[in-house]
Amino acid sequence: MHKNKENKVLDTKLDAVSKSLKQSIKNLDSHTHVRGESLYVDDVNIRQGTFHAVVFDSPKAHGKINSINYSKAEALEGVERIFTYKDVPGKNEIGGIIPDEPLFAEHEVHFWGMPIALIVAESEFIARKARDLIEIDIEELPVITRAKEAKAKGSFINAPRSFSLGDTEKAFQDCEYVFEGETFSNGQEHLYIEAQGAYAEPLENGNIKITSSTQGPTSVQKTIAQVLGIAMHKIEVDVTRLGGGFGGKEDQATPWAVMAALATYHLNQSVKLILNRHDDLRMTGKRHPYESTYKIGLSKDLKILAYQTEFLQNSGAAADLSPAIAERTLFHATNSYYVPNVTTKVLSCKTNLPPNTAFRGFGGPQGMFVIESAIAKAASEIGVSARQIQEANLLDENDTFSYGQIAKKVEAKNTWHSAKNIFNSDALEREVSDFNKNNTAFKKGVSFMPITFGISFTNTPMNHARALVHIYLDGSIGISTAAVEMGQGVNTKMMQIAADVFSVSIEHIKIETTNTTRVANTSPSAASSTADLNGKATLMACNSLLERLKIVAAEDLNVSENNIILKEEYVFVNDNKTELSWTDLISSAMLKRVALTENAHYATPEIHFDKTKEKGHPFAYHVYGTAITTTTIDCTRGTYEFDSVKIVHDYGKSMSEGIDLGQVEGALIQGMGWMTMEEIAYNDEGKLLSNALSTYKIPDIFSVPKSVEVIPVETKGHELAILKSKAVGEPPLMYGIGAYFALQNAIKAFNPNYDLKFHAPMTPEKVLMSLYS
Ligand code: LUZ
Ligand code: MOS
Repeated sequence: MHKNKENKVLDTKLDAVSKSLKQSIKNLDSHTHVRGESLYVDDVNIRQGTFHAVVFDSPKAHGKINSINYSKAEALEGVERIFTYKDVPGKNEIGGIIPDEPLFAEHEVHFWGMPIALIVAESEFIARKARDLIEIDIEELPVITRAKEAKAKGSFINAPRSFSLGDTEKAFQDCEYVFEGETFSNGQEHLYIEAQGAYAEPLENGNIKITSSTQGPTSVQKTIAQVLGIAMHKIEVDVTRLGGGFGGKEDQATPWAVMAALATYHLNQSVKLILNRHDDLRMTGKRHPYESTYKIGLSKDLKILAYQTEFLQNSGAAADLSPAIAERTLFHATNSYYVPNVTTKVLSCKTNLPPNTAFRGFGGPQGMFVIESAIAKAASEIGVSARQIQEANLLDENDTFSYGQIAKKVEAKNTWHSAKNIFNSDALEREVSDFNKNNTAFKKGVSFMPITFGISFTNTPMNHARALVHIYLDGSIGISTAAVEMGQGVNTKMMQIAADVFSVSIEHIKIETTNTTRVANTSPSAASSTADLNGKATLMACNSLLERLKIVAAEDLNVSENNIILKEEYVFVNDNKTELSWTDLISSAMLKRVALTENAHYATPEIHFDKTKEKGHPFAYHVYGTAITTTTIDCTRGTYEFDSVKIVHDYGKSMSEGIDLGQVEGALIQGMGWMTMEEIAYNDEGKLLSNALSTYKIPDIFSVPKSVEVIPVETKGHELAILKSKAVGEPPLMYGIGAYFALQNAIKAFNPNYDLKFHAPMTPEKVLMSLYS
């Protein structure tokens, strides 16, 4: 076999996901990434004659279009054609959950950056020049930028949702303490490194192939078919990988692919549409800002007896995924705590911002921020530490969530107490308070942040996936699934599964591009569930093939198939290695006309949810963990550093420890960025002010904590997780919420009169104001 000296991992044999492999497995893509050889949409080899497109978008947030003059733009040399809603042969509609979003504005615009037309030209440069020549006259209408204002005006996306458990009203009467307050958490820009984009090419007979940077190839296919008014089988969507998605390409990769396809449909020529950073920032939606109110009631011994909230979600100008995101806010409103009496309500408020969308955590973080704020407020008023209230209310085995699911295999207390013990948090808290006694210009703060995150799409019908596995006649293997690789390492996990089942080196295995002609009708790669769903399907397909191959081997060796084991690329009979190698076995299967292809379908068992009752069992399982965050603030400047984040995380039994650690670290920093520095700003006219990397700050190497330690909790894992290795994409983002409360505690140490505010992000500017307020 060909040896690759540069990659030691390739020599590693998989044996039931052996310990060494779990630790040494690298992201399959790391090799091409560091060499600059990884392919993205922009790297597709374009056909001769390919056109380039640029989107003309609304320069106002709300108004009636009186007139648009395209004549100067159309007259520019090199401009091929400008497409508008009038060129849509099917439906000018791209809304996924609610049909409330046109592809191109018709007579009205609803947000600054709303697509109006597509300019197609010989080069992107010419298309951009043409865009500047378009004259538009808009009669401006009142602009709503805030959720509260939308609520006051009765501007909503859909009907409110509400979950309840127990009798909240009555429980408040039995409380020793009751506190109320308001919170705000801002949006967040995805800032995937690869901007949105697609490349469309015409095939025969009006068929179109799209290469798209999307998390949801099927949504792209379905929406193109709808807009063009043609059958889905005429559209092929292919995805090699994304340069990051973070939820921003779950729904919002679709319009660009549809526009490119529309132009290809009319011109019968390839069309490339890739947004530049400014266009992407302006035209796409972000994490939803939330304005919320809470009421929390506690007993004398700090048990949370009652909790009530109203979440105002700033949904933007169209539904997009907002209703599903609002639902997940309710699912996570009580985070890791058992609260016997809960009433939560969420309103999806329609404003004139770009439609806000999925973002790692999907409304969960927004919900958790509110209960953590409520606990911090209660602690401050009662005169105890927030940690005491948190600890007194952690979720236990068989506790009921507000949505009716009974908590099982709960690790909330386990991760909490493990974190306290492993990291000696008593000593840490003493050090912090000693530091604060001895220093005036600098203060430290420490916070605890437990997390509980439900795994599954909350929309039960979406929890399914398929895998198509081919073994070629030379023994090499090709695997197709619906999983989209976006840097999270899912391809590596798929490969590990096949290597594990067949006991062959990973060199034999190729993960194919994600393509709608090979795996159809897929859910997006989202909800942290991609490895679980597609991995289980891959496991099923590989196991079926293995069973078949065992029969072949048993015949060849004249033994019972029950005695056959595949190991180290050979057939073993009762632990004795035979002469029959993997490749010989495949040759033999070919001669015996045994099918070497398998297609498997997996649908998560056990889950269900009844929206009429708002009760059910929506999640396959939950992921738990606890983070302890320490910060030091400079009380002269308001600047701060994070000394450390110490985490005990519930990986289940991690199948790829390096990849999973990368997910925890990346999500943590992304969560901290949301809570501390990333400040989306729109002006009152609905224009995005934080529209460049000079005005929107995300964490860099100087702002990450000085130390991040992540220890796996001791646990047995969960059968519904792939190889008991739990979903890891989103849950750790919520450790970042701890950063906010560590800062609050440090401020309080300097300014005992500080009245806690829950208005994220906690930028240095706000820290400074709080120190002296
Ligand atoms: N996307 C989705 C998600 O469509 N449904 C979900 O429940 C979800 N959860 C997290 C992230 N994306
Ligand atoms: Mo999602 S926030 O695309 O998992």
